[in-house]
Amino acid sequence: MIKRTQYLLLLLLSVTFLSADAQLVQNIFGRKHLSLNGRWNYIIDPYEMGYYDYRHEPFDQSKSGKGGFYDDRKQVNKSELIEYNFDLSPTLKIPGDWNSQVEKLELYEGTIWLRNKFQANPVAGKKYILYFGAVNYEAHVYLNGKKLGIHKGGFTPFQFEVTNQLKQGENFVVVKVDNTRKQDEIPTVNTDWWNYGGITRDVLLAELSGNYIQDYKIQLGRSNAKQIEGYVKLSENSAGQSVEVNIPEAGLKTTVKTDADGVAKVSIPVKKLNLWSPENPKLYQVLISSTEDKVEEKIGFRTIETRGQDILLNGKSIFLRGISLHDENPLVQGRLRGQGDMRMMLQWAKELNCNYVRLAHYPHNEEMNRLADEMGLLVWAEVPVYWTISWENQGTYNNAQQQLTDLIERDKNRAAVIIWSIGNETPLSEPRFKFMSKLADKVRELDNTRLVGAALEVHRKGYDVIVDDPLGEKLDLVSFNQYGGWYWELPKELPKYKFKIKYNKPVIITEVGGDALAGYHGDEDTRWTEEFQESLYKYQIPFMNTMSGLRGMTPWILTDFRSPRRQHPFFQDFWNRKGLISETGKKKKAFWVLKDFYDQTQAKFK
Ligand code: GCB
Repeated sequence: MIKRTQYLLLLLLSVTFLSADAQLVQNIFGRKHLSLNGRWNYIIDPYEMGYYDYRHEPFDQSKSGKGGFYDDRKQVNKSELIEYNFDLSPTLKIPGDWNSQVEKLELYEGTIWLRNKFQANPVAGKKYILYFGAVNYEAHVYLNGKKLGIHKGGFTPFQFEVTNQLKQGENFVVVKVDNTRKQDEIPTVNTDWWNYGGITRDVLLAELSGNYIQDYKIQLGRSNAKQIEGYVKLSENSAGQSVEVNIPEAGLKTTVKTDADGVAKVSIPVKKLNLWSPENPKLYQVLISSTEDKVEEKIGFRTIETRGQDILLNGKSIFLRGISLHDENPLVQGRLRGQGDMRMMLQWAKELNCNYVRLAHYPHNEEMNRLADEMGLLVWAEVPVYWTISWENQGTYNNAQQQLTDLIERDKNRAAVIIWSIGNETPLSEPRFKFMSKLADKVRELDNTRLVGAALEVHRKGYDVIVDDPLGEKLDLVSFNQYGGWYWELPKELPKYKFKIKYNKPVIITEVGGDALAGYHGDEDTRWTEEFQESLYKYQIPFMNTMSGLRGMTPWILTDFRSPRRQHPFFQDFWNRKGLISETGKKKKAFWVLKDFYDQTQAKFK
């Protein structure tokens, strides 16, 4: 008989540390799947009584593993006591955050249980993957009452292989979602955006072949437009399997064999390719096939590198005419609901004459990056290593690295994505330097074909605006936020200031801006007026342009967005008003100042 301690240890290993599958399926939306989106029943559980017993022991770590809400129990006889009922509980639209769907949940931070029933018809020999596009923040996932695992991180996808748990006919999935902010998490307790909780992106059940194509990277090699470099990985570690990569329109095709890890290296010499760029967002149909599986998608090919203070796209110096944006719809409360909302945001960026967007401050939807590919917008993609993280906590670091890895793994085939950002406005210290340097090294290890950035900060001495953050050594860009004219100094005083930058690299201003309440007017010295914001842009543009290395910017921000930090009852009312577009879609005066500048810059960088 196993001893109690051994038993507990086993339980701990099998239950507490169950985490989502390490390797995501590439392009899961391009595989055969059943969407589990729709109406899910929910139970608000602020005391977590569906998770802990009255001694505060988790039910799912008890001997029977029973008793939690994940069982979705039904009364089998009339005397039975059950204090919850999913069938009689209200529903939430999934994907969708809860804050914007139920009034009393607008500011809720805590646990909510969600349940969905679905029919499955599993076929012998196939593999089944339960996939979540994103759940904010901590998810415990159960299928048919059995725990699949835990995932932390509100903006990255995760999945579980459920081949052995899936039943013929009716199945039920229960997710315990907790969006409580915690110091040691990524992000930490303090952010400037709404903490939308819930299952915020698509949920699906994919059906794959036994030895399916799990992952691939098909991109041009580092700074090399003459060679497609990458790999295809099968789900099983099966050596000697043939894999074909075919790009019919380009007349490129290769057949390669897998090694013992199931990985086939791909290297295709290129004679002529129509290269992807914002002006020419050309995507090729790429067909990948193995003996058992095939998958196809659209991929663009381009190179990105820096030389001195230039950013070279396909070998040509470019200026990044950008704007920052959050994953939030300003017109209706909540995160971007789908392709239509995303297209609206990117279309606004286009109207500003952008060729570039900063998807702040966390991974946006996979679909967003696919749209950027299609619409011709370069992308800065970021992880929520934001402000003051627990730099010395190993668990916190691991979490940050995991989120970064998942982002890169997910979007590595997107031509649009040119910069991986490892964080935003992180305060100088030795532990922070170590933490951030390790993240920068990790990016280079995972993907050496793109640039590494981070939104740094400036400090001021007299009239000098100084960038000398040691992290700058680790980055490809001098990328920083500066709020001259808003948090320091008045706009008209900016001409007195001078930038002092330690690094000879391309300069990207990752944030600049100020608030304006749309429709509120006055002179340019009156805070919150459109005129104040307009004059801020009028003074900032020439000020930033004094830097000879200026190669782009993403002012803060495309649209007004919600933030509980923004308390002024009249001007803010829980909104950050730095948008160039209001919450009703009205373009503020500053929009046109930036657009003018972008029109001129476009002509200069032709
Ligand atoms: C920043 C942050 C951004 C804030 C912005 C602001 O520096 O990076 O997340 O929303 O300032 O409006 O203060």
